[in-house]
Amino acid sequence: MIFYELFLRSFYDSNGDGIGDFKGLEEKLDYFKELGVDTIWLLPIMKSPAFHGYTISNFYETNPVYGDLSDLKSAIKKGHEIGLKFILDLPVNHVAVNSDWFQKALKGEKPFEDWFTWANEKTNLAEERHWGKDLIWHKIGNKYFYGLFGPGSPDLNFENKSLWEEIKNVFKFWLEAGFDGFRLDAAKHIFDYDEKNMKFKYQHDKNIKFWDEMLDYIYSINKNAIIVSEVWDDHKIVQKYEGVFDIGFNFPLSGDMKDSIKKENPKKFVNSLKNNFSKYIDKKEKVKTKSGNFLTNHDMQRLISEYDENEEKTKFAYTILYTLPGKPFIFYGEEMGLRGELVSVNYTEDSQEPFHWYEIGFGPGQTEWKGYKFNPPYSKVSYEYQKNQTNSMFNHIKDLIKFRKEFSWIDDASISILSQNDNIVKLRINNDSRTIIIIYNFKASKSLLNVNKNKIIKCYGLYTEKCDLIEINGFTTLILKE
Ligand code: ACG
Repeated sequence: MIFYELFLRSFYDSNGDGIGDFKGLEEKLDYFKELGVDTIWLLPIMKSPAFHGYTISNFYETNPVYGDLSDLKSAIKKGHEIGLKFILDLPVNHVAVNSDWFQKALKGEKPFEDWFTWANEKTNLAEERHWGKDLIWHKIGNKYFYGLFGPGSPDLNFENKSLWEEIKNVFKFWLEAGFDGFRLDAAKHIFDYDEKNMKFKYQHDKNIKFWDEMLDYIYSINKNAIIVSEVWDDHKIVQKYEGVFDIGFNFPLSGDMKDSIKKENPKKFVNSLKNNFSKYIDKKEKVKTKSGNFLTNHDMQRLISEYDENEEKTKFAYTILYTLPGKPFIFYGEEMGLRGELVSVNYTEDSQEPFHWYEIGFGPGQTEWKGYKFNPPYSKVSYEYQKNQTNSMFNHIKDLIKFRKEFSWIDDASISILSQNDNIVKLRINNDSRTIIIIYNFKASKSLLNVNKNKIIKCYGLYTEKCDLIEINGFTTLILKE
């Protein structure tokens, strides 16, 4: 499975309002085939007042800016016909303030009132979120509600069992619409408020009980459903969820990988493999929850922006991504090196640029949901320009995906760290009788290696023969037979 994270709003606009939509998705399904990805993760597409869609006003309705349910079903059906799968990003931890559920709760209607958490006289209203320092209690009328992700998104209170049944209906609804699985947003936050001590506190055991029950239900409808979880935390916490989900994003590895490349020092990457990827190191048993490998997502800076526009570093990072065991994910537009600066800890509308179809910046289907702040027209960062350039970012990613599909056994392979020094890391990747050796050069400078050139299967970057030795360029990767 090769995943592609898609922000529909920014993809392809079928009706000229500048906003990507379901019909636009249907029109451009071939794009995914061309790139080679096969599983599309759609950021939330339910009715929502927010541009990002993570605050939902109705779990059973599509966002009208994207089209109606039949448009969505039609796009999914056509996608299935050409071998694509779709997973839906479903944030069930909270809803929008303007949702029916919350509005009814405010009027004291049951059961809705019990589906939220309200402050009482003992609550510490000044309590802050442990990251970003935002307040977690918000005033509405003469009441205060608990909303970890801000005043626009009251948290649902899962202490109430009737809510569990309602959320099962939500999963069922979207499976019946055609989705093949889910990306479970904020999976560690379902129970993050300790009612007894009236404080923010992660309760991982309770979260796991909740997810076990939801997943049993989902699998009872589709036993092959694909379940990806977002637990953004260090390895100690992520490990608690081992075995619960099919795939879990590997946030620590992602951060360390990026940092190592940025600093041209592989030490952090190798340590991260040992600590955050240990289940793949010299493994004996089948890995239950696969590592969801990625470099960026919608909450983050675009990779090329993080690397000060250094395309070689960016390409190198993606080469590593597609050669590691686990499941690789790419965020839309990264395949052509779109720009995007992180403005705040929150995903803000002007932090990412929309998908660029055309060299001149404009044309049918082009979305303009925000300004071309980071990438004015003629910057050549466009699909149209890059698809015909042999060395473009687009063709690099396309080639890597092609490689990964030919070597799909890497997904479940085991890795051994053969050697490392200040610039070179050598890994052995093995799955039963299949083995390859991978050599990464983490420095911008060249490096001399003692390898047999007849064993080279693939080179991402450049190498030259020097007598009996091979000299590889900076940020180059060699893939060899053993
Ligand atoms: C998801 C979505 C995101 C969305 C929401 C809410 C959740 O991807 O787009 O927000 O529906 C936390 C949550 C994640 C959440 C992000 C944005 N992502 O856990 O579920 O915030 C620390 C914390 C993490 C935290 C992270 C954020 O521990 O919990 O993620 O910071 O920066 C080391 C540490 C690690 C630490 C990192 C970073 O790695 O080990 O613990 O993580 O450093 O410091 C959307 C919008 C929001 C809006 C919301 C309603 O983007 O603006 O408010 O919807």
